[in-house]
Order: sequence, then C-alpha cells, then structure tokens
Amino acid sequence: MDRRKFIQVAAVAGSSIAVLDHSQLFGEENRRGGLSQSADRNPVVVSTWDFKLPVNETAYRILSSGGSLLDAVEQSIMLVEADPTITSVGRGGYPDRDGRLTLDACMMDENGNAGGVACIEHIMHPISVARQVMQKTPHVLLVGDGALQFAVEQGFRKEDLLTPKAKEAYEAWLKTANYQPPVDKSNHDTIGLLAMDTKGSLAGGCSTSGMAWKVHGRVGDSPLIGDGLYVDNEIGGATSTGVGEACIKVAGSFLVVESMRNGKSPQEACKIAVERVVQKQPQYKSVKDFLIGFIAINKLGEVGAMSYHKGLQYSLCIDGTNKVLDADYLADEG
Ligand code: SD4
Repeated sequence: MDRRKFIQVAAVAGSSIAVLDHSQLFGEENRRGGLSQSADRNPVVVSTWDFKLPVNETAYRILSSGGSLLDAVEQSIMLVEADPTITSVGRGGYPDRDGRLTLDACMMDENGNAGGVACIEHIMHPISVARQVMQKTPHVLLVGDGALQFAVEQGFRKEDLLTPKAKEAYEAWLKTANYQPPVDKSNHDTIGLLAMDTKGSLAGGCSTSGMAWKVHGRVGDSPLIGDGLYVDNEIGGATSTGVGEACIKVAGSFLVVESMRNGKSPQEACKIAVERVVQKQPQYKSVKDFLIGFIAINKLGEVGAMSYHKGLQYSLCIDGTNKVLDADYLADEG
C-alpha cells in the first residue's frame, strides 16, 4: 500500500462490529432505570484508531483511582502527541506545504466548558494548551501566533517538533509538490478520546497535526467544538477523524450528539452523521477510500463507531482491558 495515498484509507481485513449493549457494561438495572449519578461504576474510555500506546489504559487508570476526567483525557492524548513515530499528531507530525508543522487540539469537560488551539507551532502538547485556554481564559479558541504566545506565557517550552522522518517525507513531497490534502490513515490519524468516569460524567479531547502538506493556516475539524469534538454531559459525546472539511460542513460531532439527544443510540447517531456528510457532499462518494468517521458514547456507556469506508478502527476500554475494534461502515464495498 502506498502510504502517501491522498484521501485514502487502507482496507482493514475483517468486518464490522460496534455497538455494545449497555447491560453488558452496567447490568439490567441500568437498562431500566438509567445510570444513577451516585453509584460508582467502571470508567469507559473510547478513542480513535490504535496508536499502539497505552492511551485508553492511561485514562482508565486515572479514572479508576479517582482522578479527574480532564487529567485522564489530557494525559492519554499527551502520549500520542509526544510519540515521534506518529506522523499525524504532535511531535513527528508531517508539516504543511511550507514545511511548517502546525497543530490543532481541543478539549471539552463535563460542565460544558471548552478550549482549543489551532495552527499552533513549536508546542509539543497542544491538548495541554487547549486545557489552559479553557481554564485560564474567557475564550474557547486561540490560533497561530496568539496561541503560541499564550502557551509560552503559561510556561510551555518552545521547541522544534519536526523530526528527521517528517523532514525527509516533506522533502520527498516537494519533488512533485502535488497538492491534494491527504489523510494518511496508515499513520493512524487524529486522536479523539471520550471518557466516562466512575460517576458517569463525560469529557473528551482531540489532537492532530491535520492534513500533511496543507496550505499554511489551514485548520481542520479537530480543534473546533461541535466539529472534531462535542460533549454534552446530559447526553453523550462524539469525536471525528478523517477529512476535516467534510466534517466541518455538517457540524459532525454536534450532529452525533444531537441525534443521541433525539433518542438515537451512539451507533445510529454516528451513522446519521456519516450519511449526512455524503448526502450533503455527494462528490466524496466517488473519492476512493474517502475517510470520514465518528465515534460516540452516551450516558449509559454505550459506544458507537462508523465510517464511510471500511478501515476505521477504534479502541475501547471498559473493564481495564483495551480492545481494538473495526468500526461499521456505510459504503457498499462490494
Ligand atoms: C483534519 N480531521 O485535520 C483531521 C485529520 C484526521 O484522519 O483526522 N485525519 O482534517
């Protein structure tokens, strides 16, 4: 498989699964009565892809030992941001067409607070800056130089995050400089993570370096509340991966959560969002292996995951053990 394919995903063998019956998670009583906010239960952590790191386990451990949702979300995502071998998030991410590595991230807590940074350079942990934006400013989103200035003021270290591997890939790309926004699924893409704590409260975060070789200044769905991530602690949460432009135009994660508000299961809600993407933008149907996908969780701890084409994977931790699962998909792959 050509790992430089644009807007493509690799086919992953095996077919789909996705929905867990919440009685499997929390028992019949909760099926009838819904979750009581006082009783403790096992945390649930679900995230996009399989980064071959203890991402969900980290959040699960923090939540099991009484830690906060925001610590769980932040520390899990930091693992992916810090890994120089992952070329789609944080350090090691592929740069834009000017050779600049710009990062996007956001976070949303159980009280509806939100923070994000977009097009930030030189800071390894944009998810942590997003948290600071949420907690230390009256704003939701800081971008570019302003985001960097804020990060430095908060004590974040400015550093060069472009790895030799990313530089080499950029130099190879420059030979053709063929500008087609890529989503290189073989590099595992954006980390979006949703977590439920022992009281049943929800929070989430999302972090990415976005599309390699993008126009400088391009921002995708990932740092945008309602697009790359949305959490409503009364209903559930959702996060997306894939072509950010396609998600933004349907307010994807918000749509998933609103569908759950209207009584849909997380799986049904993710399907509605994927359907909406291609209904409103039918041109994507003819893009081979076009990637858009959503994962979601509701207040019962049920999860869903859906992409347009086969290939989206997600990681689910409900009992301290993490499982990597293939998401259901919409397109007829016949
Ligand atoms: C973006 N949604 O910047 C991100 C990239 C991604 O799978 O998730 N790729 O558009």
